[in-house]
Amino acid sequence: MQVTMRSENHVGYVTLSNPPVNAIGQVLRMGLLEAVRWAERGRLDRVIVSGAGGIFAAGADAKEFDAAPQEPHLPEVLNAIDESFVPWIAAIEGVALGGGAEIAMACRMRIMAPGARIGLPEVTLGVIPGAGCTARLPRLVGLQKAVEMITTGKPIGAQAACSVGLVHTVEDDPIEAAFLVNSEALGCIVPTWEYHAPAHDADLFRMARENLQAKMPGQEAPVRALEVIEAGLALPFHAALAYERRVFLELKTGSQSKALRHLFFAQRAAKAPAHLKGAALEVLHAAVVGGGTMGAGIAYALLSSGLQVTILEADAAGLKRAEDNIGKIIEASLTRGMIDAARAADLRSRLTLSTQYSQAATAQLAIEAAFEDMAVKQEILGKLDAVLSADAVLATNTSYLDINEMAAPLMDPTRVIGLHFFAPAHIMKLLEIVQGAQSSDRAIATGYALAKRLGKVPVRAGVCDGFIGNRILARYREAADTVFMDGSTPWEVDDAMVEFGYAMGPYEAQDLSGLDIAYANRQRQAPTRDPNRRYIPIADRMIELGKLGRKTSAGWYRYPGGGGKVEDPIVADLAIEEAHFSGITRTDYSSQEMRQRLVLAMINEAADILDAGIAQSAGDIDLVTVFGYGFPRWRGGLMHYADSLGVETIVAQLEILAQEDPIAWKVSPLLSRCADAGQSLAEARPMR
Ligand code: 3H9
Repeated sequence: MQVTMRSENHVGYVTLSNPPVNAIGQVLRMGLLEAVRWAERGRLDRVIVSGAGGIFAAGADAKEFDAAPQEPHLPEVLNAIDESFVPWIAAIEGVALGGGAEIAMACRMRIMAPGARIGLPEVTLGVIPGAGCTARLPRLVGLQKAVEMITTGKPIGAQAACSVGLVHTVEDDPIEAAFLVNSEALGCIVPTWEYHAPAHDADLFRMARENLQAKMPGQEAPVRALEVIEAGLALPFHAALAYERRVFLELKTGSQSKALRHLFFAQRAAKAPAHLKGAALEVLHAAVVGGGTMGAGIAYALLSSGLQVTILEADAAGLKRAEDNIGKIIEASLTRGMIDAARAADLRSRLTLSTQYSQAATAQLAIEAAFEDMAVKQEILGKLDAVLSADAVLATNTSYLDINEMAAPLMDPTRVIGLHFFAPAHIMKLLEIVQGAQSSDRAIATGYALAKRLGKVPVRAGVCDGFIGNRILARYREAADTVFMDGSTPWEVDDAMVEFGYAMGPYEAQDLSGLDIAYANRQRQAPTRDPNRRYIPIADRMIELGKLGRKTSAGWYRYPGGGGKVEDPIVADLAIEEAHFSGITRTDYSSQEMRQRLVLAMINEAADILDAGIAQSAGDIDLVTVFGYGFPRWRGGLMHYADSLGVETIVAQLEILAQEDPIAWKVSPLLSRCADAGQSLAEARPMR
């Protein structure tokens, strides 16, 4: 029974009960329809509908979206509520999202608890609301607000919902308040479907379309939602619903919705494996070594999660820099209204900065975020090892280095893990948890618990150069540099990847992070690099020219006066020169060819990473590429995208490229095995 009903003194109490989030599947829909008939049979004075477990409803059950829809459909159920002679009141606690919000909108009245949220996140799952919202919401809150809520998918709080007219009142106990509503007053409220639709506003739709084009390029659902809202204004209510339903069903079976659902569930599946349950150390105090940009971001994230934080620095100058860096983040959060002055004071009160490692003695977790140098990091871990208690976890934020080598000199290398944050660390959602050969269950479990506390998406990675994300990134850049040298420009490559859906291409992104980081990395790798592998020297020439990226106002692009990017002919000439020195006849790549090369290079590398057990699953690689590296979310992540192309097709395309360069384009054995077995990457069996 997913809907329970009871009546007392002619008041019906209907409770949605499908833990944990009261997702609306077929059984719940049947129960709700039965509740409408039950209330009518009993000629009840009103029905108060609420959700069990402190949550109204999270929307349609997205697990049902792969199958054909089963009756009764939600629009019919909600029409039955809206048109019933028994008035329904929604008593909303927790969240009312998607179909949950639509249930509430079909009720005669809505009452919300102060902390509750209501919203239409359908577009984040690649669909539009499909149970009447595009017709009901504009009638309730007006066009502007309805367009904003439906196309952004962002939920709003109770007070905001009340002030725009979406809910009638905000009450501590919405069920009790619904019981107390005067029957006569309730009888005077017109059913939502009888409200007049707002007048069409051509300017509003034009601006909304331009806004979506700029902010959500490539995404179908928000634009389709806009189309449906607009068309609905000219249609009778039920015809508008039918149109909405048609578009909802069309999008539900489309590739973007599949991709976004895949990510939604992959994100939720990214949690500590069952065998680590109860193994995590409770962390109350964390130390961060190094207060540079990354260290300060990590410290801010830790402070925001309520921890006591000590930043350790080498000297007074380092302390000053760390203090400035964290101060800047706090100020920026204040300016953006993300925190208020009291919260800023609270964060500052839990922060200590020191050059004395003894200040961190009570920390249960230390994260080193120092310079990317093995000796420096080993020394830091050694010092932490000496002052922190024996069970404390020592983490390194290294992006590339071998954590087994780093942990080796310690008395207890089992306490070491990698916690690879992404810049800016207080904003980016991804956290790679790097498991060394000897990392203990407790250390790994503590990493997962920290990710949960910080609201990050944890992905476990094994040890290799660059782990999951940076190893794929290195191959992506190598492929980009090859395309550049052999017949393109950084801006053409960037444009090709922006067209694919990245917010920025590889060259603009590297200008932001700085070309010197990748250079230091290439220097480190030089002694072990395969001498037969083609090496593209252009990035090294950039270092010689002092073009390090935005920080020097010149990198792959120029940034005159520190402003916007400008194409730099000198950079384009470097490729022509280097190609000439190497005897290469440059070709003209179409943007489709550039994109294909860069994406195939990443897929091939990722397949090797999966095969070697560095990543646990294709889904984990999807999370890394989307939440750490800007792979377009609506393509579902790198491996989901690869599966949508088909592994056989990918292998065939790689084999063609391998004729050009058999080393760089050597087909991953995992891809070949999958192609032979007709398996997708999601089903792949790694060698390990
Ligand atoms: C829609 O409504 C279309 C309609 O307009 C039209 C219909 C005709 N379905 O996130 P959590 C599961 S589209 C199935 O970890 P939290 C989730 O997988 C829908 N399952 O908890 C997880 O399972 P597990 C529009 C769902 O407290 C468990 O619930 N609605 C759904 O951090 C707990 O979730 C949305 O897009 C679902 N819809 O956050 C809302 N939702 O434990 C999506 C959750 O097995 N949901 N689950 O891993 C959310 O935003 C968050 O889950 C919520 C709770 C805020 C509700």
